Order: sequence, then structure tokens, then C-alpha cells
Amino acid sequence: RSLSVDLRNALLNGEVEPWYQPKINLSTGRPIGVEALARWNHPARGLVPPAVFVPIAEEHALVDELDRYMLLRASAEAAKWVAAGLIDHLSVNLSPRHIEKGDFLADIDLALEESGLPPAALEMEITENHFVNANAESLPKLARLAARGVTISLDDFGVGYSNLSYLRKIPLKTVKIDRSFTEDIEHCADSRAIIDAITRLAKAFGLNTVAEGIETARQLEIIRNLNCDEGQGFLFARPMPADACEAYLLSRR
Ligand code: G
Ligand code: G
Ligand code: NA
Ligand code: MN
Repeated sequence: RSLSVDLRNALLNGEVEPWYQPKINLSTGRPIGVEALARWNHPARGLVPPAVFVPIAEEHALVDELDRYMLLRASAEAAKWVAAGLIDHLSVNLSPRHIEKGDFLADIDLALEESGLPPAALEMEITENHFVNANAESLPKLARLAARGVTISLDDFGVGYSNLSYLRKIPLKTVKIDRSFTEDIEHCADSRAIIDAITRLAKAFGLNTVAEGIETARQLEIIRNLNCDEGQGFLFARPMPADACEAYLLSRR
């Protein structure tokens, strides 16, 4: 059977679940949020990575269902962490296709209502690449999202074809600097210069910055010196199931 058929069933019978990767406030060293990342435990194939099934979901118009499922489950699970003061917010990835075609505002309203998560504690991550072919309806939809108090983060920033004017047009709170810059920051002066430029630009626009993919203490030190606000990466924690994430957050409260 094809993976797309399997994925449709997987969403119904709970084979897909959100794992969570913490985001760290680099001035306090404390977790400030968690990003929900989809994991699919296929009964025959084992763990199927999102790099494989997210594109399949996008091709087969299943991504709205995947995003809705993730949004509902992650909001329900993370609402108690927010209520307990363990984190400020939950971040959920939103596929470009879902923004363009889907009724994602209704999905978000449902997730907020069912979970009791305050809108300001929900952040939607939108990949920068989306805005290459953004249709005219995306921007007003994102404005309506922001009007609800939900925040928006521009994911994978710096590697797409984005036009810097989107920093003004999209009601953003946060810019996530792509992992590829963090990866070679120790050896590549250009990557340091790019991160430096992005953090300065973000500051000028009043935006928060997150560096992705921090794996070493040295990378962390450089990123701190470049005045990045938050960090995420294997140095702090890998994505983990809800139980493990809760234990991690409790141990660092
Ligand atoms: O979790 P990594 O571990 O492998 O994720 C790979 C890619 O899949 C990332 O680009 C991530 O944004 C995307 N992804 C993970 N979970 C989701 C999800 O729930 N919805 C969408 N649209 N993309 C996701
Ligand atoms: O596109 P997005 O930023 O949502 O993708 C997140 C992806 O990055 C996930 O696949 C996650 O597992 C992965 N990731 C998170 N931290 C690190 C890290 O420190 N190193 C590497 N190599 N991957 C990471
Ligand atoms: Na993301
Ligand atoms: Mn990213």
C-alpha cells in the first residue's frame, strides 16, 4: 500500500504523534517554549521521518489534516505546561498549502477553545519559502491570525528567496535563523556575518530571534555573542515525546 493511504489511516488511529523540542532563552538559560514536530510510527516501516511524509501529505492534500491533528494534540498537551508556568508558548508548524487552501483560522480557533491555551501562548511557524509564491490571500489571513493574538514565526530564515519586505508585511514576532548558518558558524566567517546581520535587522524591526540547530558549546557561545535571543538544538535537547518533555521541563523549572 502507498504511504499516502497509510498516512490517512495513521492520523485516524494515532500512529502520528507530536514530539517536542525545547527552545531556550539564551539570557536565562531556561526553556521558554517548545516546538511540536510530527513523528509517525508506522506499524511495518517503523519511524518514518517528517522529511518523507510531510511532502507526501502536501501532495495528497493531507497536510491540512496533519496540521490540524498536530495543532489539536499539541495544544492539548502543552496547555498544561503553559498553565504551570513551565513554558511561555507552544510553536506549531503550518504548511504553506494549509495557509493557502485550508481553513486554518477555524482550526486554530478550535485548538484554542478545546485546550484553553491562551492565544498569545500559541506561535505558528511558517517557512520562509512559502512567500516565494505567496498568493494575495495569504497576507490578510495571517493578519487575521495575528489579530487573534496568536504569534507568527518565520522559519528557516535566510536560505529561501524571501524578499526582506516580508519582514514588514507579515505580522511577525520572531525570525528563526536557519540551521545551516549555525552548522558552520565555528569555521565560516560568512555565516557569522549573516547571523550578525539577521539579528541586527530583526532588532531594528522589533523582532525576536531564534538560532536553530545549536549542537556545540562553542556554537552557543558565538551565537550568544551575536545577541540572538533564543536557541534550539541538540546541545539543549532533541525532540522528545510528551512525557519526556514534561520531565525535562520540570527538571529545569
Ligand atoms: O522533525 P524534523 O525532525 O525532521 O522535521 C523535518 C521537517 O518537517 C521540518 O521542516 C519541520 O518543519 C517539518 N514538520 C515537522 N512536523 C510538522 C507538522 O506537524 N506540520 C508541518 N507542516 N511540517 C512539519
Ligand atoms: O524546518 P524546521 O526548523 O521545523 O525543522 C526542524 C528540524 O530540525 C527537525 O527535523 C529537528 O529534528 C531538527 N533539529 C533540531 N535541532 C537540531 C540540531 O541541533 N541539529 C540537527 N542536525 N537537527 C536539528
Ligand atoms: Na519549524
Ligand atoms: Mn527551521
